[in-house]
Amino acid sequence: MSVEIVLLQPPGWGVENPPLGLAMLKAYLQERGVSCRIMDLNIQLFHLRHVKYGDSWNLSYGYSLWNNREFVTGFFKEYQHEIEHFVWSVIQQRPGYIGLSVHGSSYLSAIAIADLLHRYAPSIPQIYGGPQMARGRPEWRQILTNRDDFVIFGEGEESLLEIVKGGAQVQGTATLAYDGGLRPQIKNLDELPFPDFRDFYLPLYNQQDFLPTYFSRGCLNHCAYCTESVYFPGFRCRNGERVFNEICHLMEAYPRVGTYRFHDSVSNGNIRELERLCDLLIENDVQIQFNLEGAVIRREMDARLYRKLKKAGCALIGYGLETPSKQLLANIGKTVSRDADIRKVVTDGVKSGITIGLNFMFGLPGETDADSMQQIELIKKIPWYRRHRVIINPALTLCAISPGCRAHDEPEKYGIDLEKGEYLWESRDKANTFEIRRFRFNRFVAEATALGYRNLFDVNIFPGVDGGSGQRADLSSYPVDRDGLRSAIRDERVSSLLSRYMHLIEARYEPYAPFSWHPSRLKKWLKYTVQKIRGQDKLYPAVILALKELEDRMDTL
Ligand code: B12
Ligand code: SF4
Repeated sequence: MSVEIVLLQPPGWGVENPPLGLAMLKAYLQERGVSCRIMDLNIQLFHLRHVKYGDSWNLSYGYSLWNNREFVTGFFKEYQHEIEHFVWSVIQQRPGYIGLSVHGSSYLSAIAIADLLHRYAPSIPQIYGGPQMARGRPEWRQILTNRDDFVIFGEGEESLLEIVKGGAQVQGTATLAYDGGLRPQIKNLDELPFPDFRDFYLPLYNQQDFLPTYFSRGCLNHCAYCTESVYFPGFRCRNGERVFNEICHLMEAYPRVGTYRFHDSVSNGNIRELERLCDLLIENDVQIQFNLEGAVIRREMDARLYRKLKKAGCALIGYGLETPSKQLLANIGKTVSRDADIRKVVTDGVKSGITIGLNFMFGLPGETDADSMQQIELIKKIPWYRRHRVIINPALTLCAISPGCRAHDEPEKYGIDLEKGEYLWESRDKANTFEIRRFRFNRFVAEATALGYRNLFDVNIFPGVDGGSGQRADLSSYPVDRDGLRSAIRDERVSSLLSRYMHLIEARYEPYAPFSWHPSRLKKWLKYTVQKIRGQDKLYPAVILALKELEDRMDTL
């Protein structure tokens, strides 16, 4: 049976939860009668990785590795079999279209997969979307090489539907790109269906008992270094009641999930709707936890609201604080935080028993050393006995000025020179260089560690940069994380066998076997699965060969 569209998540992307964007696109298409299947190559490769790639998905530096052409080429070479099997299992479904979700960190691997798909299935048009496919960024021109392919800027729902239904207008070189200018955004987010996570096998994700949901798209602020507004212009918020209904729906579908992560840029952008959600959760005695991981410091976040949030189940609020300097906040356009008593918002939050995450950036355009010291002063003022409730999150990109953000578009206005690139840029007066930013990062992290704070990335010193292809981490400065260790003790034979056939099997029978199974149990399961696949009426020759090889190799288990 063929599907109209297969949506893919290339690596590297987060492995904590399934990607919400693809689950939303699927729900939207299915509701309109379009058959859609999501395949998450990112999570598959995460589980197949050899110990030497143990840390490649670690948030501390995974992002920089997947941005490095040499690393991605090496990885694809080493996992050629697995990736080709995956590609075949996509093609096997005979989709009318293949969609790829592209982030900054998955851009290089998306290109590699797109190449394979072009080679093996040249007649299937590809559609690229996701945050890295933004009008202001150069990447979409590089990925869009085939005349039948499409790029969609910004939110994907309506444009994707139009293309798949065959209604899209072909322009110019037979490619098409929609953006906020060409297509108005969805006005009412409450009309969107609830995300559809059925194509994801939740035990594969690191936080198996977490699911993502969201309040809003876009942001109230317009920070000079941020690219949010190029793909989600403006700010749109859902109704608290709709979010409540979505949580209830997900609770019914996934009774084992106990925590909901809000995947927003600003989860507290509309205080009235946030309170409405809390009221509904409290009134109905709904026993869940939720994390507002992207929140903005604002004066409404007071002791009363924290109490309500806590009572409703809020376990964590992650603030994009960046700097406590009011002057800098005004300069960079973080307007919503300007009239807030930042220290009070933080300490009231900590007192309420909610864990507070604080993001800090280093070397924002216009930052002075005195501004930078204010970051340290702020964390010093939190009483020592409350510091265990605070997680410090120092930006590993220090302050990148990426194409598409305001500071990149108007460097003169911000007094910066971008000649050395988005990571190594300098202020025109040389008071803010990469070295100075790195110094401030290291000074801050050392102070935070000495003050007893938890550091989200376990970073003790800034990892380093190579100016050409972006960032490159110096791995020796990081401890091996638990995932790395787990993958090291995995049974080599089992994982090498499964890795070769996982995509083939996964395409038809899920949930597939967890790696942790004992080999004898796994063998039984594989036998059963092979028989079932054999029972299909139409099999590609490559599948028949693969089944034969699988059967032969099963004896070695
Ligand atoms: C949750 C989140 C994470 C989670 C991801 C968990 C997970 N598995 O999903 C974690 C914490 C891991 C994370 C990490 C990082 N993140 Co983050 N994250 C987010 C956040 C807040 C929400 C993502 C989300 O679910 N959005 C909601 C859905 C509905 O939106 P969406 O995914 O963009 O999908 C829509 C469109 O993009 C489009 N679309 C998406 N895919 C496709 C595919 C096709 C074919 C089509 C047509 C359309 C399409 O349609 C969708 C529906 O309209 C976004 C900000 C935001 N508001 O989106 C940042 C964001 C995605 N993150 C970003 C960044 C920079 C990072 C980090 C690099 C930060 C850092 N310096 O460490 C790391 C990198 C991680 C890594 N190792 O690769 C940037 C990405 C910029 C870019 N150009 O890629 C964003 C946009 C924030 C920002 N404004 O700068 N992040
Ligand atoms: S508050 Fe965060 S998401 Fe909003 S514009 Fe600023 S950096 Fe971007």
